Amino acid sequence: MKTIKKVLIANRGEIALRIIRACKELEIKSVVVFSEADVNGVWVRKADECYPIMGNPVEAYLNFEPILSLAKKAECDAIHPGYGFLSESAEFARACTEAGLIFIGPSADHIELFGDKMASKVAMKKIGVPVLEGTDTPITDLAEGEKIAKEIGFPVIIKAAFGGGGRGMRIVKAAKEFGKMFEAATNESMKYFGKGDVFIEKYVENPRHIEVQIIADSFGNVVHLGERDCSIQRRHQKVIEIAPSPRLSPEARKELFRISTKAITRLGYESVGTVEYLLDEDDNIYFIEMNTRVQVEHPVTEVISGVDIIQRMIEIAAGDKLKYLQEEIKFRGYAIEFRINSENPQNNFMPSSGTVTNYLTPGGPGVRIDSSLYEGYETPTSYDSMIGKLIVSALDWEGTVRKATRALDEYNIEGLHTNIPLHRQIVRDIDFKEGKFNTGYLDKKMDAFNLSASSAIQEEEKKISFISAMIQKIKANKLVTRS
Ligand code: MV4
Repeated sequence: MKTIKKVLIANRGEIALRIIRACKELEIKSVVVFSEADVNGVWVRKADECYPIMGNPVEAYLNFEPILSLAKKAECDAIHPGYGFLSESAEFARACTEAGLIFIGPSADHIELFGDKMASKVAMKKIGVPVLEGTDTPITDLAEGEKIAKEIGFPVIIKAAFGGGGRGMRIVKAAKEFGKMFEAATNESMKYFGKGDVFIEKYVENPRHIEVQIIADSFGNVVHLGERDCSIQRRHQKVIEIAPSPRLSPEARKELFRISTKAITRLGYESVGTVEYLLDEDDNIYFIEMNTRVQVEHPVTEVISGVDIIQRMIEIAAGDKLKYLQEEIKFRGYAIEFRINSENPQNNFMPSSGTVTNYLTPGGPGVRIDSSLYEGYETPTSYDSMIGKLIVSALDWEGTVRKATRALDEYNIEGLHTNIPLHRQIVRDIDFKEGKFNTGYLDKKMDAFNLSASSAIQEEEKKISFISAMIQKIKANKLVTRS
């Protein structure tokens, strides 16, 4: 790699650590910027250099002028944005280029195109990628919107063109609700995204959320790294991601790969990207959006494909050719990622910060942990509640679920509430074990789950008490025999 020798990482937490690890293996220097809330972050110590960024803990990572000037001062060649924060800002990608820095990601124009959900749908439709019936221009007039909704047929969904995370989205079940929902979606879109543009499309009941990982270089080479099922989510936050989907017909899979690589090739997209689809019960495929960043769930794809997505992303940004072409990529087994969040599932998933007083991670074959947690670490309150990810893999689906069950039972984090008890229930659920889940899964199951400590943990606690009692006895006996 000629052009990149030093990278500034404009991110924090587990993804900052993940990028540092990729840099070390590529023998590239890494530089991090960190907010006041992140002084104790383990990634700050692991990077070759670190520089504080001042102000509000969240805004520090969004305010790009100080970050750019630090990158120049530290003589970096490139900036990796990770996910969230500046990762999908076309304005930031342009500012990097103007400052003479390589933005490790797609072109600003591609970020801009795919930031507009409606424009990306139109672009994909032109290429022959299936999309849901709906409007190609923003709906500004209520009466016109209602007329279109009737033509499509209820239920329909109103979506913010520049939205994300489920915001500015409303399901409309009948014509009489249209006005209220249209207003709510528009107002919410205006509030969160600064633009009120909304569009309408046919609503799919309980779809599966399946996405295809793509890597494309600047020489026109495009490869897919298989699909992920991200259906298990709560309030638009993914909770578990799986590769490959345990319930997908070979025909649908082949079609997903064909249309995804074709679209990426035709659009001249470069870098890593994810093409997101909804699949109905009959495996009908509908493109919904394209993500122009590296995603939280990229590890499951790395595990089944053997491709280091972050390393290849950096190489492509440096102008290198893709190291592996499609024929050289072989998929092996299954991988499941469990997002570990510091929240209390017994208290409506309220974020729960604290100091880690005890930390014991699972290990053994087929277990990977991407986390910046350590014993004694106080989790900051300003950021997302995700504190790490557990990724397990095995050759068959049943073995992967069993390994997940074992690994989740081993995982012990004390000092803060986590959603590990929720994961322990999911992997024991018959529908999960049979691969029967869609986006409605968690809402349907939540009430039946027992979120108190699992019996395996209670057994372990009994053993700990037994062992200490035994040691007490032995010590007492020894004292007796010696005297
Ligand atoms: C949909 C849909 C059904 N039909 N679009 C959710 C996240 C965003 N990326 C797109 N999402 C959806 N889009 C159509 N045409 C279902 C979802 C969806 C969802 C919608 C409302 C409430 C919860 C949901 C959970 C997962 C997916």
